[in-house]
Amino acid sequence: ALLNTHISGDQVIVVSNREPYIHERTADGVIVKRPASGLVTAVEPVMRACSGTWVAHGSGSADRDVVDAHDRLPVPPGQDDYWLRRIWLTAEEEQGYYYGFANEGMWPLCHVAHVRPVFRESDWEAYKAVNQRFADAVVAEARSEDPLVLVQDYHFALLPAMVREKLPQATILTFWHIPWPNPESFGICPWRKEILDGMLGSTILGFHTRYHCKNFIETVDRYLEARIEHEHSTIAFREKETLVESYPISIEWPQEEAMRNWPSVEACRQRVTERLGLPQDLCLAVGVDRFDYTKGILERLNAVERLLEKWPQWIGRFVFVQVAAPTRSALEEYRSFQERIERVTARINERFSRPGYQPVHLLAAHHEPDAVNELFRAADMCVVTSLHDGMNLVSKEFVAARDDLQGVLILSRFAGAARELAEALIVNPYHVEETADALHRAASMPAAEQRERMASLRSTVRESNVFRWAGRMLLDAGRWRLRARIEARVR
Ligand code: ADQ
Repeated sequence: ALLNTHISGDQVIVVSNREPYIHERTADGVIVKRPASGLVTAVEPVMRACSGTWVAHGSGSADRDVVDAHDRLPVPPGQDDYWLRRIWLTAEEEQGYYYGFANEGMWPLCHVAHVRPVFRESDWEAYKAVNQRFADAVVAEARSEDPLVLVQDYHFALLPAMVREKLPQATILTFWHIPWPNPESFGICPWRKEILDGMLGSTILGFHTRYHCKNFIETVDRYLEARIEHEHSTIAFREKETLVESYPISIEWPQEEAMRNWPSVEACRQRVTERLGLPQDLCLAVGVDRFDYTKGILERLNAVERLLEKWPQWIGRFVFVQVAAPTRSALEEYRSFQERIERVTARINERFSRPGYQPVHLLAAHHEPDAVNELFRAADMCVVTSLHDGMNLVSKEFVAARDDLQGVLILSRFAGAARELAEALIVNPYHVEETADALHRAASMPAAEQRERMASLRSTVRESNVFRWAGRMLLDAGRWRLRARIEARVR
């Protein structure tokens, strides 16, 4: 209802690299998969609520088999709430735009996780070309001069200005899901001006935290001739104003009815321990991530090792289960990262395993949301140690899973989520000793303290859910649209 009031009658077009549904060909026919992506988790409920069109890169082996003549498909399958328009990229385009510039350039550039960004001229050319292809698709999908375009993420820094050129009246709301670094760090990018110029085609530019907004405004101040109004957080550039605002993303808080149908915490615990062959009386810690070097999985393992070294009473009683979905495996940096994690896991297990006991279980696979929820409910703690993270939704999902008010969240101070989830045990993941101490503290925390902390975390996440994230952005977009229409009438 909130969404309808603010944008009723307006057409909504979402642009993202990743599609919300992937069709894969298997021996049993075509199956539909949902990707392990924070972005899809957050934006999909919004699209289901307000319909419209989602433009994304078609990447599944059977994606082409299920579209109509316009490369379109109604989704979610069977519900048909909105349209998915697929864009087909050649292998070269995908290599240069996605693996190259977006993931070897922009991703490490913005995360400052001590992995050196790679800037290749050919990747940049592909990035520009693909941004143009998506921009053209948005323009083709537009049914009026002023659609509301929701641009998602660092894959499309140039697209806002490209759409603006063809549809000057459009309201373009760009949300940047990853951090924005300080001006010095961003300044190493050879195309820094073009990127900033492209992003400033947006009407509203959203980041997770004020801190990222401040970094962005300072970066523009450093590298472009723009007029900045700090009081209103706006940037005037090329006779156009952009609002730079923070919208902390969140999850869709589970419906009461869904929660009632969840298997009990005891049943979840039983199933997980049986499946993994774990001892009954144990402290179970879990981590759920994509296999990404920004998530601090290595630092987490080092902390587990230190815990067992420093408090040997946990040997035989503390188990850490890391679920890690392979991601961007075409890149050497990611493949070698996964191998390194496997080596460190083997080393820790060699050191501390006993008959019937293995301290670390590494499950290198994507898990369905129900399986992740089951793991969260079975656990005594969830460990999130990102070296840098725009927000981090795993921490919020863990909180949502614990209607029994038990379980401890250990959370990196470098995740955007740490600004909201203050009742977690906040750690610096680069500090192994501090993180190991937090593991010990969580494992020893009395039930009453867990309850107090979890109740408070739950009220924060319930209140500040994904609909509030979307609602606040759309409310701002609605205000700007109204203002533009009034100004147009005056002129
Ligand atoms: P991500 O880097 O993908 O998102 P995150 O916010 O933690 O990180 O979201 C990951 C999502 O994928 C969660 O919904 C999680 O449950 C799921 N997931 C992770 N590993 C999985 C696995 N092995 N199996 C199944 N599901 C798995 C980016 C930014 C974040 C930001 C989001 C949203 O990097 O900082 O919070 O976008 O803006």
